[in-house]
Amino acid sequence: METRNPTVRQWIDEMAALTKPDQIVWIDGSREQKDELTAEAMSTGELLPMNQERWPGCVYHRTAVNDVARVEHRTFICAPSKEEAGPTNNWMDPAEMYEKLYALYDGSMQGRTMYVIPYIMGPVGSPFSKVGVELTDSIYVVLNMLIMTRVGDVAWKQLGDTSNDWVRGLHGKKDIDEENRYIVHFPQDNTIMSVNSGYGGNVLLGKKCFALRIASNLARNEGWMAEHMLILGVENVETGETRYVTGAFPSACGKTNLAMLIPPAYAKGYKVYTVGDDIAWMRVMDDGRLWAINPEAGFFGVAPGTSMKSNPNALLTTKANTIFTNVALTEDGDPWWEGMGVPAPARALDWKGNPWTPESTQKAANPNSRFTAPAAQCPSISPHWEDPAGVPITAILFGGRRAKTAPLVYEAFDWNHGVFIGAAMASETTAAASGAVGVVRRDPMAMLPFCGYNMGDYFRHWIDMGRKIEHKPRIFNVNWFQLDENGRFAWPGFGDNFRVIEWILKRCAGEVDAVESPIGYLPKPEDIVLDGLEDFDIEDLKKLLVVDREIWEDEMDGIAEHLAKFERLPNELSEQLAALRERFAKA
Ligand code: OXD
Ligand code: MN
Repeated sequence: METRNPTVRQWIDEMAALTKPDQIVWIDGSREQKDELTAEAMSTGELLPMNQERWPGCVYHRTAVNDVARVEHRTFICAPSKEEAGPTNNWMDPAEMYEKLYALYDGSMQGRTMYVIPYIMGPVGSPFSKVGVELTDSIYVVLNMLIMTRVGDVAWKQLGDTSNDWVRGLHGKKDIDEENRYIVHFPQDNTIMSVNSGYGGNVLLGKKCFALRIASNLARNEGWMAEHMLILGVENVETGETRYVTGAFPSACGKTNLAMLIPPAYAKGYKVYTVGDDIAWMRVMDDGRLWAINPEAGFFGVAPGTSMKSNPNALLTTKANTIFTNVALTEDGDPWWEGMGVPAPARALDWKGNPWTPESTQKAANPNSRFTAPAAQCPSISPHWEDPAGVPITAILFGGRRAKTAPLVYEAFDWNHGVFIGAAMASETTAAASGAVGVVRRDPMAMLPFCGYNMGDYFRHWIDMGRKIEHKPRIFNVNWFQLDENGRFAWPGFGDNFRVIEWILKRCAGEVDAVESPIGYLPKPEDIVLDGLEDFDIEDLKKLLVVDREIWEDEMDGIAEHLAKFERLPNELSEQLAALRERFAKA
């Protein structure tokens, strides 16, 4: 079905006149069309077949070797002024950028097909949801969008015949030329333009580009929140009550693992449900609570390290109807990656398509290789994951990879203190973004690469939201990544992170006390259940709850330096830093 909506038709006409495709195909979300496109991509080699007996409905794709991650240095927020984009975003004058991009797109789809993908971010019919249209010359993008969003006639229906309230997205593969790769957002026009890439985060425009960068703008203007957060539910089986938690962690800190965790054996009285693994849209509802939806319909997860031990739910989700990108492909048509927990294949093709054996010195899978899998297939998916009303949030977690500084968990004194903790968040860089690995960087609310406007104003928006939410979620910082004297992870992590979540929920329910420290409320060690842990006792736990004054002196200097970058920093956050210094001075 096509739409009659003149605002859509006019834009498609303009973009087609610019890119000059041989033909235009409207994506309707049907099974038949998906199968046809899959067959076509197989015939050209864009997709490779996999073992359909063991991996039914799964396909394999390799990106170009120069195109394996998001490119933050080529990502722009072209707001009307540099000031509006703020100190953390690349900016160029919108008119100048449009001119540059139009020159790149000119005729770029000659000999190709332009696909029109209408899609919804959010459950169908939800007041949280928003419509987007992505134009692309990539079947791979179409097939990914079919998994990651709600595609087709449902979107036209939701948009209606006249509304101009939709997000425009133009993606052209062009030549995958790194030097001319641009991922550009024009928030004032609700428009995204991506050129010269074929990699996930750069080209699945509903995800980071729309659901975070453009949506964060819409959210600020409309009084809601678009955040880089997982959403999970914990059901107390006895009472039947489920409490929901969101968590912001920088890329590749285990958000997907946490969202799908399986509680340890002692916690038989609980069930953990996955609502989302990457993005949360949140609104204050009539009951004065903050409610969240997952705007996505699938998971675009990092494959390496995903195993039946680290994340069985993720692995089981990928068993069918999944697109594997840049993993290794075995002779038998199975996917394989480092840390998959199964023996390396005797022979495979690596992510570049070269022959690979266990003796090879190169990695078989790219460290940022991915699976695109339907959320509905996740064994732990929440019965409410598509609830148009969303789920009510009890606690918000912040966290990153800190070898020493941050204790296992601590609670903010109040909302503004929590915003300060989020604003000061830091982590070591990983392979999810191109660039150096292992460098510590501040990543406020894990939104540094995703905040679509001035981050000082974003902090202000967080503080303002606190005033609007009558029943505020409590805010916690967690750190699963402390290292011991030997440089090994000191906390078991993975499913055992549930022990910390349990403490957090007990805190929110008023069931446990805490110890006041300069940085926030710390657990009493005896309140975190350690039953069933091998080689880890309360003495080990105590070491993870230490607040080291010397380290924190440095940390406070680091935070001060970081916050000084924001000309529009809300006073409330400078006050929080001063209060933190004072608490240390008094301690
Ligand atoms: C992601 C990321 O792909 O944050 O989710 O990089
Ligand atoms: Mn992410």
